[in-house]
Amino acid sequence: MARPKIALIGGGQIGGVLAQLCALRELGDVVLFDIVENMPQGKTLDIAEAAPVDNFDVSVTGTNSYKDIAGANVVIVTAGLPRKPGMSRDDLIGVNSKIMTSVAEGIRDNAPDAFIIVISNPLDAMVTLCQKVTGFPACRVMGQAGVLDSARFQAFIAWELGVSVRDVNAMTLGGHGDTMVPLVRYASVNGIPVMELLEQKYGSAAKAQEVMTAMVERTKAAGGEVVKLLGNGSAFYSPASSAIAMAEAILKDQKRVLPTCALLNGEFGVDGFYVGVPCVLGAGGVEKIIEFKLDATEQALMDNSVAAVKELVGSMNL
Ligand code: TXD
Repeated sequence: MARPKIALIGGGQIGGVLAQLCALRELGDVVLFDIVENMPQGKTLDIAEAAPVDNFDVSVTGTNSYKDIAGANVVIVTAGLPRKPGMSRDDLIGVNSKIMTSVAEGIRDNAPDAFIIVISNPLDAMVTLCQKVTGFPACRVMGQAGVLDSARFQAFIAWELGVSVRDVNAMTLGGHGDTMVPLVRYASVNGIPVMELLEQKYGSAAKAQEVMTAMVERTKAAGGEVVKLLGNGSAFYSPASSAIAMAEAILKDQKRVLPTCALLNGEFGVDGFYVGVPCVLGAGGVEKIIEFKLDATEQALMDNSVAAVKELVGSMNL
């Protein structure tokens, strides 16, 4: 049986880590595309030459031609500029929407059956544009933001409570921007509410709330925290790992429930917009959007986040 094929559009910081992770996990043969000549060929040659050490039997090649992505099962898009310190994700919309349009045309014309996972920022707008240009069904075009935003929230909770990250469950909803909604009420350590554990630790509900609020705020600003420290570019290891989890769920039909930027059809009161919500990811792509009850405060935060996404998407005049 032929191995799956994964095309990575954009061979920069995230693209390089994606290629290496695909190889290390033997998810399939990898083609790394970039408009910069020789760079994707150089990166993939470097990765491929580690195969005898890492023992992977997939091919990893670089290209400047969209023809080489033909037959891709999954395409992950990172093409576009990253933020510089002081910039918001939304500041990237002008330049990145031009790039996304050409990328989406390249995918549409060369890999018409692929599932697409968009990573480029501003995420919610870039996924919307990608789906419009390709015309692919919405279940095949999705964005990665929530897996990472949730992972950051989970990491902060694990560090605070001194427990393994593996036992922390927590999720963010909404857009991939300052308005994202980390869900406190559902955050748990193996089902035990995090707020209860914080109250035990600090002996006071007020202090527990203060600590949680700080973690929520850190989650919302976590991308910027890394941008500031790096000084040049944005996070790339964790975004790559997050997109790989989504690609793996699709390629292996895992039916994982992952926060995904998906096109909503009335769920959570949102119609016709891409927003981050929990979805079942499997061989059919976004197989199901999981809706659940938000309380009034959570719904208000979600509405606020959706309003920000709508404004951003509206500015593209699609
Ligand atoms: O969780 C998330 N969704 C994100 C998103 C987390 C962190 C960063 N995120 C965004 O991903 C970031 O704001 C950027 O918009 C993308 C890619 O970030 P990366 O750090 O990988 O950027 P690089 O290193 O600048 O790589 C971008 C590559 C670079 O090699 C360019 O030559 C290439 O994109 N590029 C193109 N490729 C194909 N086609 C076109 N037109 C093109 N233009 C530039």
